This record gives sequence, structure tokens and C-alpha cells, in this order.
Amino acid sequence: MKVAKIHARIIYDSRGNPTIETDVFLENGVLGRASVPSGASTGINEAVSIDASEAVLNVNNKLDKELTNLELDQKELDQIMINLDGTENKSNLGANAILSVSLSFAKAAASFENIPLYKYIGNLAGNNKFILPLPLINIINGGAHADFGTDFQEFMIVPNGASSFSEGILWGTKVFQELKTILKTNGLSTTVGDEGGFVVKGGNGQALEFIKSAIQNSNFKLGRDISLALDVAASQLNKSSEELIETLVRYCGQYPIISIEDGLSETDWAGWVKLTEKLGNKIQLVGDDLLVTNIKFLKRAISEKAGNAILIKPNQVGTLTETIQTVQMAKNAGWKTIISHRSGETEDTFISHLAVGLAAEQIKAGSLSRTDRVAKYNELLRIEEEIGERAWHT
Ligand code: 2PG
Ligand code: MG
Repeated sequence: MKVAKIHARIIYDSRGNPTIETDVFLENGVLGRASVPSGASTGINEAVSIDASEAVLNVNNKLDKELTNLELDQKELDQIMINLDGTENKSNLGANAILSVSLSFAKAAASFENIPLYKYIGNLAGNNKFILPLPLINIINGGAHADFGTDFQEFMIVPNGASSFSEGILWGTKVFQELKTILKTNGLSTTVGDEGGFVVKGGNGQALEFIKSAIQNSNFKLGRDISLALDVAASQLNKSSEELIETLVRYCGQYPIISIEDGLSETDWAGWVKLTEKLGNKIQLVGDDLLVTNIKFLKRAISEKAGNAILIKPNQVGTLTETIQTVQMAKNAGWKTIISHRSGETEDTFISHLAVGLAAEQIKAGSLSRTDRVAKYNELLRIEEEIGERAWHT
């Protein structure tokens, strides 16, 4: 495939911040268009997103010149950009600039080959078993994603007893709406945070109790139909390792929690090993800030047994090729993978295709309100229609 033209522009994300959107045109006029999200609770080792206007200039003045009129596949394109950037963290051209080109090229290439994007991604990864992911639906937002509320960042429901993706989403909407009723009845605000979940005054235990009631009032069996998941985002908290481990072990005894993300801080490797010894045989322990979608940190975590699952955010590493490599390393080690949005999102549904194409088995795309969040689930409903309800994570 030959790239004929690359053009980037500023668009605005779900928080009203500027971000980059890029158009890649192939020789025959085929267009691929992608945009890049941004985080609020970013890990210290993430690839660096630069100012959006600078990123746009880098694409329009540098990458366009370097990449047009070359016969390229995805791997070659990504490698050229990595080399041109020349830094370990993509701070020169900007991870946002590089990723926007990488993802729009993928979309253009899929159109060129006349196949769905998830299939194109599957081909890159050598995967032809497409699976709809189990959604981790974030219905209470706190931490860096809200102005008040819980200090834990995300309280998620997981419809693991549903028989299909579409049924799981339907169940999720029922619990989300019931939760709203409960909050109202208790005289509490039903305002939502950055990821479309409610922001709840009170402690983390109170939030878990509200969700438990919402599940039970909607006539679902807690733990059998719908389980719970947390993103503590502990790098943002001022709590000791011991205190966090004690709290998490206690919550796991009280509630059917099946997954805990960033239960400890990104610098607390020793704590992660301890937490994994304590909970790792029954609970999914997900590294987000700790691993930043990067094989360098994942390799260490696998060998030290720090966690047993990884969150996958393409903009933490900066190219599609590297994102796929990270997923492959995780899978080879028997680790679970969860494809994830960022708290500042756009209407782009790339991650829905990424989850199916890589058979990642889980996705985290926020709540069941706000179009920037629901768009990802809606795209998965369309994919479900194509590949069938039975291609479900179980
Ligand atoms: C996280 C993400 C997404 P942010 O911590 O997992 O929910 O948040 O994009 O702000 O890093
Ligand atoms: Mg996180």
C-alpha cells in the first residue's frame, strides 16, 4: 500500500480539550481517519503526548513528507515513525502524533483490503478467532475523574453471567438506571464524571453498597449474573501499601470483586508482589500505570509475579504494532488483557475493533451514558451482528 497524503487537524475531546485527528489517504483515494484520546491519571512511564497543535504540525510538516509515496505495511510504517522520533518515550514527534498516523493507516488499509478493521488487526496479530469482550462498565466515577466523591477512581460492574455481549450491555443499563434511582432516593446528586458514571459523596464502602443494592433491586444475582471490578488508581492516592492491601483484602471478602486495577502505586513493585501472593489466585490484578502497555515493564511483572493481567491503552505506547506486541506477550504468559479507553475520549471506536481483533476477552470503555463511552459498546453491538452472539468471551 502506498500512502498518498497525510493530513492532521485539531478536534476536541470529551473534556473540551484539543486533540489530534489524522486522515491517511492511500494512492487509490481510500481514506482512514483516527483520533487520539488522553488520560487524566497518566502513568509516569507512558509515551509522551505533546501539545496537540505541535503534534498536528509534526504530522503535516514531517510525517507526511517522510511517509508518502512509500510502499508500506503497518509494521514498516510504525517502525519508520519510531526511528524518526528517535526517543524511548516518543517525546520528539509526540506519541499522539505517531499514534494518530498509525491508527488511521490501519483503518485505511482495512478499507483498501475491503475487510472490517477487527479482521485487519487480527491478521496483523495472526489471530482469526474473533471474540466479543466482556465489558467492565464503570458506573461510579471518582478520583481524578470527578471533582468530589470517592477516592477510588472506578467502580465497575461486570455482567459475567450474561449469555452474550448484547445481553451483558442490556443488563448493565438496567443496573445503571437503578443506581440513579437509588441515589435520588437517598437525596444524592446524579451528576456524572469524566467517564459517564455517577459521582457519589461518601466513602468507597458506601459506593460498593449502592452498587450491590442496584444489582439486587434489578433482580440480578450478585456475583453470579453480575460481579464487581475496581480501578483504585493508587498512584494518585496518598495511602500506604499496607493500608491499601488490608482494605482490598477486606472488600474482596465482602463483595464479589473479580478484578482490581492499580490496587497499588506504579512505583510499589514489592507491594504488587505481596498483593499478588495474597489475592492473585482468585482475583484478576490489573497493571495500568504500573505497566503502561509496554513490554519492558510487562516482562518484569511476569517474571516477578507482580499482577496477572494488563490494561491495554494504545496511546500509552504510541503505535498499533507495539500495542499488539504487548498483548501477545501477555497472552503467551497466560495473562489476561483488557483493552481500555482513556478518560478524555473522542467518537473514535478503534478500541472496539482492537478488542475483537486481538480476542482480548475484556474491554473497559466507561459507563452506559455519554456518547463518547457508549459509542464503543454500540460498535461492539454492530460487530456482534456480524460475527454472531456465540463469539462471546466465555
Ligand atoms: C485509567 C484510565 C481510564 P485515564 O486509569 O484506567 O479509565 O483513566 O485515562 O485518566 O488514565
Ligand atoms: Mg487505570
